Amino acid sequence: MVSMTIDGVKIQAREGATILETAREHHIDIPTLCYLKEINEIGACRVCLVEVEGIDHLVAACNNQVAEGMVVNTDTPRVRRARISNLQLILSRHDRRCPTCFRNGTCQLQALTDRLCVHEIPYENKLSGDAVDGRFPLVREPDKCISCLRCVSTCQKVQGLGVWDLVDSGSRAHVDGAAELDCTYCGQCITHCPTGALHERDDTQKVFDAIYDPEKIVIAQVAPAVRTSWAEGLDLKGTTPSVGRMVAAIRRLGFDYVFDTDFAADVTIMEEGSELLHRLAKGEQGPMFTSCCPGWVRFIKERHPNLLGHVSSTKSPQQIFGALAKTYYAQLLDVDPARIFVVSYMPCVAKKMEAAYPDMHSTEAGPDVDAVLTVRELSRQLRSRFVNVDLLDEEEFDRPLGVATGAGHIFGVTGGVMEAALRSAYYLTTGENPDVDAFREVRHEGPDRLWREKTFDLAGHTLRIAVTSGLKNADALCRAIERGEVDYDFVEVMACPGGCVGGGGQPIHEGEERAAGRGGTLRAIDRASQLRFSHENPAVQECYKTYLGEPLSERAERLLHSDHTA
Ligand code: HC1
Ligand code: SF4
Repeated sequence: MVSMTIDGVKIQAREGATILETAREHHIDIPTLCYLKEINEIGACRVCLVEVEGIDHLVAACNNQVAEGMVVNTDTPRVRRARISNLQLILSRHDRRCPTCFRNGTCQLQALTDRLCVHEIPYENKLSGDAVDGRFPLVREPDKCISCLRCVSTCQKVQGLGVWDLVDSGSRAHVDGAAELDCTYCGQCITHCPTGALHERDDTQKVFDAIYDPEKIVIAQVAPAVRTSWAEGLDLKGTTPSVGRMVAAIRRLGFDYVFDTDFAADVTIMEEGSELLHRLAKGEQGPMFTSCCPGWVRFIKERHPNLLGHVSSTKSPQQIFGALAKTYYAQLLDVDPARIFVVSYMPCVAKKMEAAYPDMHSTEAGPDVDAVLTVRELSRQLRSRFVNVDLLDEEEFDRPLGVATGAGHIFGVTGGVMEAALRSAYYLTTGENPDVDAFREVRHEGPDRLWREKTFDLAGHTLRIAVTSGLKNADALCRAIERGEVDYDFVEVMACPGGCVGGGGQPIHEGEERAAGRGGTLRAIDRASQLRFSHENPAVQECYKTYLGEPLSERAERLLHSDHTA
């Protein structure tokens, strides 16, 4: 510990801590725009400047460490003038169109401008005029970028990619990238951007148009992790943001049916579990990777194409749902699939890309999933339709595609797909259910490991599994597999840290990582579920009995599988 003084108060600070960390630990707030703990500690924005006695110039609090006897002042006229001046310079290169910005209300630049009482900008507004590139699911607005480099660092340090970079120098320096080449559309750079410079393509109006079209039968599917976060962007007055209230709220948007992606997750388990057992029976070498995360599938295609053949051919639950909605459910309704419009609510940006792949069409009626909206877009839709969630009673998902088990629910948290698959693989092998918590060890991270590995006994067969999330970790795991250092039978990878609960389409909370808490919610929903094994889902059983036949049947292969090369 070191003894020091901040704002006249003598404190004991952790050795090696920065001035910013120390101040915050002692409830003294210092503003930041570029700072991201352990990811981006570069002092670029210069709004965290403080005075340190004995040093002539102001110092950035985020990347200077405390020292014995240090005397820091965080709120002096000189500090305030410098922070305001630096903020005004940033604003002079910013488009300042807050009312129409996607981050209106959650933008850190907007919030700090308000907090520092900045109402005038004495500098000329110099914009680059660079066009907004809206061709991809991920959109960048150059004139909203404040060059904080959070996107650069997040993509490099969390995802191990280098899509964004600082180009040019001096006053011409700006962030740029090649989204169409290397980007997995995981969206982590969006959730770590302090402004509206990065956001997903907005598809809300496309969905409203379908809802208002009397010819369309508009169906919503809701991903596992959405139920943990759907109300975070709403201003609920003490109302519990339960799953039932989420269903009611989405129904108020005008959907004809509100179904559950988790139903399709249970189908995924039937297909993927059967695929795993076939591979094991055939003695195929090397692991089978999960395939439900499109960011991960795009990553392996681009970075480790030699391993692509190891990715499970089972489509993701989103796409399995879409395929069954346009075939099985169209048949149940006895309608032309062209009339059905499927909308996915996902905690994910890459799902927009996945739905657009050319092999994700099961009928002549176009894509199986017509529109994919993030949780942030769901929030905007609910606010824009003035849905008063506080007044809603709980409602149930529609049937049959709204029936799901606990195994389907945990898909949204790292380790969940693996655990759900093992629960059913055990049954498919032995004809008996295992203890529902028999595979709980896949949930727990080991210390300092980039991935976790476990070995389970599956009716006499030793099954070696690995689980990881975050693409930097996934890259390390792929390399270890390629070098022959490790050998697994089944590997789960999710692109976003923590799994979909930490997805790039989730609500943004500055400085807070909510993935663990949301994951806990999904685990609790699993524990409270009456059915916890995918193979016991009665709606899934009925779908196989009356339509698909067996897992991996000819029809199942045609509708529910892909070689991921499209
Ligand atoms: Fe996911 Fe999945 S869990 S990929 O994170 O397998 O997005 O939630 O919907 O498809 O079920 C996302 C979540 C989601 C799929 C499922
Ligand atoms: Fe990198 Fe993901 Fe952002 Fe693409 S979406 S630039 S992969 S962080």
